[in-house]
Amino acid sequence: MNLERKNRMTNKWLAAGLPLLIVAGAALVLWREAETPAPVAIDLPCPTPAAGCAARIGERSITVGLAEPRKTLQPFEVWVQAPGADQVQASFTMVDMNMGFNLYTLRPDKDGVFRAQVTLPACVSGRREWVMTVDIDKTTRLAVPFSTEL
Ligand SMILES: [Cu+2]
Repeated sequence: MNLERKNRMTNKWLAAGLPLLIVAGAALVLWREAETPAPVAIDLPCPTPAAGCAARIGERSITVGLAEPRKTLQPFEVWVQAPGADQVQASFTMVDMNMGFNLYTLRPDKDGVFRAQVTLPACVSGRREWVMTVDIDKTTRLAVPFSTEL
């Protein structure tokens, strides 16, 4: 078999095989997404948000904090210590009140503490109690209630 013929056969295989591989890959991704149930949020009461509040989940200890001052329309920092985590996201709601879409991806600092600056909207009803939902690797979800200051 000469080289040119070999190349042509390889190209033919690629033309037929590559789309199949792509379709199979996409199907696998969709199947896995469907198989992964949304995690149930674990309530983490946090009387001292600025100092951080810890939860023990399975073998690991997760600590969540919200810096002060915590005011609407002004950025403040949220941080999460979650050893071994790859992805940490936070979103903010009020009980029985949709506060608009907001989703923050926290980035690890040099010590591996995940951090983000967040800015919350003002509440049209004047309420100040919020719930921060922290998602860790899409498998662990914490609901952390806190208040904003006037
Ligand atoms: Cu509100």
